[in-house]
Amino acid sequence: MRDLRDFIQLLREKGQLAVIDAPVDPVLEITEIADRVVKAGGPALLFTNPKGSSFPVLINQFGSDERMCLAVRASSYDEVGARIQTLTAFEPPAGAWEKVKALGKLKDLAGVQPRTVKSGPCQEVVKTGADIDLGALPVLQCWPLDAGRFITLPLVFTKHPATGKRNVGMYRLQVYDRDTTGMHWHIHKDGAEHYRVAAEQADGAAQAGAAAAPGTGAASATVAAAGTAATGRMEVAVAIGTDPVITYAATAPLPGPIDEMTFAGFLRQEAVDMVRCKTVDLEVPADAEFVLEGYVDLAEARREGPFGDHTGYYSLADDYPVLHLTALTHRKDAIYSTTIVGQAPMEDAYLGKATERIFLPLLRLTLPEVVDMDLPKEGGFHNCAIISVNKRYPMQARKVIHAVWGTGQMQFTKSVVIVDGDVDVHDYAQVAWRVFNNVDWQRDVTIVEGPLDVLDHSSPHPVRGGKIGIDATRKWPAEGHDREWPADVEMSAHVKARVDELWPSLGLGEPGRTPGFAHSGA
Ligand SMILES: Cc1cc2nc3c(=O)[nH]c(=O)nc-3n(C[C@H](O)[C@H](O)[C@H](O)COP(=O)(O)O)c2cc1C
Ligand SMILES: [Mn+2]
Repeated sequence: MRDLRDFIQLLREKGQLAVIDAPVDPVLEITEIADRVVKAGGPALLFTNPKGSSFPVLINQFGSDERMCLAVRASSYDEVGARIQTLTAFEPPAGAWEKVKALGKLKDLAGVQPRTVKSGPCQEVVKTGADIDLGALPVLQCWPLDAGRFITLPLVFTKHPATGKRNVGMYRLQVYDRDTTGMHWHIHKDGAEHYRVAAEQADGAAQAGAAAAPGTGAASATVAAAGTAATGRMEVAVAIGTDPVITYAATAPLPGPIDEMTFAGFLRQEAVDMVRCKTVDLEVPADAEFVLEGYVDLAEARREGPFGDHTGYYSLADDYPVLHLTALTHRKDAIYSTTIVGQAPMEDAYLGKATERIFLPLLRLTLPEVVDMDLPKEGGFHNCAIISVNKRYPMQARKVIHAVWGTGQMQFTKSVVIVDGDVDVHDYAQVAWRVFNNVDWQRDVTIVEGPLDVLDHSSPHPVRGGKIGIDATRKWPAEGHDREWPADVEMSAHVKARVDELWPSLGLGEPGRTPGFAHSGA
C-alpha cells in the first residue's frame, strides 16, 4: 500500500467502502451523510459526484477500528503499541551478539527514512499563477455556522528556519478565495513554532513568541506581534490525500525534532517517497493526491473561523496567518480526502484511539508505573485522561498527575483521573465505582492552572485555565490515611471454581446468559 488509492482499493475488497454516485452537495450535505454513517459504524464513503467539482470526495476512511488498524498496518491497536515498544526496548548491548541485534534495530530505522525521488504523480497536473483555483476542489462547508469551506485533512509541511528540520502537522485551512487560505496552527504546535522562529529571524523581534498582549485572542501569539516590523515569508506545502499512515502521522503528537515522515515510514516499514515542490524549497509525499505550495506572510493575520470543531462546539473565530498559494498540483484523476469533526463519536475518535495506544509505551518510558490509559473521545482526547498506576511509594498518583501536565500535548489534559493498576481504565463503570467511592474530595484533588488547548471554551481566558487531578487510588497510612482501607467485595477463587462445576446442574442456563439474571459477568 503506497498511496490513498491503494487504501481505497483495499477498503473496497474488504467491503469497507460505499461508492455514492448521486450528486451530493459538499456544503453541509456530505457532513449530514457522513455523520450518520460514522455514528452507525458504517463504511468509508466515496462521493463520485460532489456538486460543483469534478473531483471525487473520500470521507470516513479512518472511521472504524478495523480501518484505522488497516491504515497503520496492524491487526490491533495493541500490536502497533508493541511495535513501538521494540523501538524503546533500548538495553545497552552486553556482548557481541547484543551489539549485532542493536545494529539490526538501527538499520531498521535507517531503512525507513524518507527518500527523495525525481518525480511523483502528485505533480501530474501543475497550476500556477492565475490558473490556481481552490474553488475547483470539493471542499466541504461542514456545519451551518462555519465561516466558510475548510480543508479538514491537510498535511502541512514546513521547515524549521534555523535547523532545517521538517515538520508535518494537521492544521485545518479555511478557503478564503482562489489562492488563499487560513493557517490554523495553534500556538503550541510545531508549525507555529517554525513561524515564530521565522518572524524572529526576519526582524530580530525577540518578543515574537511572547507577543500576545493580555486579553488578546489565542492566536494573536501565532502571528508575530501584529503591527511590528516583521517582514518576509515562510514557505509552506500542504499534501491532501496520502497513504493513510502518512495522514495519521501528521496528527500524531510527536516531539518536535522527530520527523513525522520517518515515523510514518517506521509504521509502514517502508520509506516514504518525497518529491521536491515546484515553487517552494520543500518536499511532499510523491504519491499525494493534491499539493498546495505557497507561503505565509510573517506580518499578516486574518480572521479564521468559527468552525464546528471536535469538541462538539464551534471553535471561536480568531486571527491566524494566511497561506498564499504559488502552485496547486495534483494527480490527473485526483481524489479529495477529507473528514468532519463535531459531537463524538466522529472519524477522529479512531485517530485518537490509535494515538492513545501507540503513545502508551512511550509514556511508560518516563512513567513506568503507568499500567494503562484511556482518553475518552467525549473529552476530545485532551480534556480527560484516565490512567491506572502501580503505586509503589506515597503520593505516586500525584506525581503521575503532574507528569501528565508536563508531557508533550498531554499538557492540555484538563482532568486526570488516577486509579490503581488493577482497574480497567476502559470500563467507565468500573472507573466511576472507584472514583465515587475512593475519593475524599478535600484530600485527593489537585487543582492547578496551566496552558489549555486553543479549542477550550470553558476558561474565562484563551489558552490557559484550571485543571484537576483526582487521585482515586486506595490510600495508605503513609499518605495520611490512618484508617484501615477496606478490601474489594469479591468471592473467593475456590468457591467460584466450585460453582463453575456445579453450574450445569443448577438449571440456570449459561452463566451470564440467563435472562434478567443479575451476574458479575465473570
Ligand atoms: C482532523 C484533525 C484536525 C486537526 N486540526 C488542527 C488544527 O486546525 N490546528 C491545530 O493546531 N491542530 C489540529 N489538529 C491536531 C494536530 O494535528 C496535532 O496536534 C498534531 O500533533 C500537530 O502536529 P505537530 O505536533 O507537528 O504540531 C487536528 C487533528 C485532527 C485529527
Ligand atoms: Mn511535529
